[in-house]
Amino acid sequence: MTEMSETIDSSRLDKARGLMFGLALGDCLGAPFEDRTEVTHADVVAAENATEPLVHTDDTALALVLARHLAHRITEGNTRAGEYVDADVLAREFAETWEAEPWRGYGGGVTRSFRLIMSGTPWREAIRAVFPEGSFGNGGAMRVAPAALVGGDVREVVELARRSAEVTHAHADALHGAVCQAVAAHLALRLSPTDSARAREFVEPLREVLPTPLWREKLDLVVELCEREAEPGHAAEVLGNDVSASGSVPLALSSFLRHSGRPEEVIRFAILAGGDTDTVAAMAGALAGAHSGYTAFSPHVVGRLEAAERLHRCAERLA
Ligand code: R7I
Ligand code: MG
Ligand code: MG
Repeated sequence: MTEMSETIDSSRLDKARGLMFGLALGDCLGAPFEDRTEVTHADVVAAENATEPLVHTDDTALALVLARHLAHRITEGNTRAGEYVDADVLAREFAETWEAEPWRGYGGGVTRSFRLIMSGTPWREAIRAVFPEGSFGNGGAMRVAPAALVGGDVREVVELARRSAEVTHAHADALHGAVCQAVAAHLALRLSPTDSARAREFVEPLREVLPTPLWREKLDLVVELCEREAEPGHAAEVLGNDVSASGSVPLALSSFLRHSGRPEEVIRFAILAGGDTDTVAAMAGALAGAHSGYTAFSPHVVGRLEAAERLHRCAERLA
C-alpha cells in the first residue's frame, strides 16, 4: 500500500467511525433532555463529563441494524446500491430488534407496525394499518446515516435512503427527511475535516434532491439562521423540534452547519434546541462525526457508549 492510500484509508475509517459514534453520542446525550425546558449549556457539559455508561435509544439501535444489514448484503456479493437493501429482510430485522428491547423509546406508530410484522403481516400492509398515508415521523431519518458510507454518489445515497426508510415510513415527508439526512452525511464525509462547512454552498446539492416547496423553504431558513448565528431556541422556533421528519431534520442540519468542525458544540446546540433532543442530536452528531472524524470526540465520552464495540465493528465493515 502506498503512503497516500494509507492516509486515505485511515481518514475514511476515522470518518466512518465518526459518523457512527456521532450518531450514538447525540442519541445518548440527548435522550435525558427530551422535551425538558430550561436546559443550560452547563447541564449538557455535566452530562458529557459524568462517568456512568451511556445508554442509547431506538435511534442507535436501528442505525446499528441498518449498518449490519448493509455490511452483510455487500459481503454477500451484491454490487449495485439498489441491492444493498433487501426490504423484506430489513423490515423483519427492525421488528426483531424492537421485539428484543421494546423499552428503547420507540414511537407509537412503529411499535404497532412492528407488532403486526412480528405476527406475520407483510410490512407494506402493517405500516399503512397504522397511518393510512404512512408515518411522517423522523424514524427513517434518525437511523439512515450509515447508508452514506456505502452509496458511491448522491444518486445511490438517495436510493438507499428511500429504500431503507420506506419499510416503516411511507409518507413523502418522512422519505424526504431520510434523503436529506443521508445526502447531508454523504457531503459531510466528503468535506475535509480542516474545512468548515459553508451553509449556503452545503445545502445546494440538498435542494436538488428535495424538490418540494416545504423542504426548499426549510433549507432557505437553515441558511438564513446559520448566517445570522441564531441561538438554538430561536432555530427550534423557526424550524421545529418535534418527532416529524420535516420538523427535526432541518434543525439537525442547522446544528451541524452552525458549528461545523466542533462536533461536541454541534451536539450541544441540538440538545439546547429542545424537543426531540435524542433524535435531533443523533442526526446532527452523525453529520458532525462524518465531517470531523472519530478522533475529534473526547475519548472519555465515546468510551462510555454502551454499544462502543459494535459501533467500531460496523464502521470498520462499512468503511
Ligand atoms: O418515526 P418514528 O420511528 O419515531 C421516531 C421518534 C424519535 O424521536 C425516536 O427517538 C423515538 O422517540 O420516536 O415512529 P412513528 O410512530 O412512526 O412516528 C412518531 C410519531 O409521529 C407518532 O407516534 C405520531 O405521534 C406522529 N405521527 C403521526 N401522527 C398523525 N398522523 C407520525 N405519522 C403520523 C400521521 O400520519
Ligand atoms: Mg430515540
Ligand atoms: Mg427521539
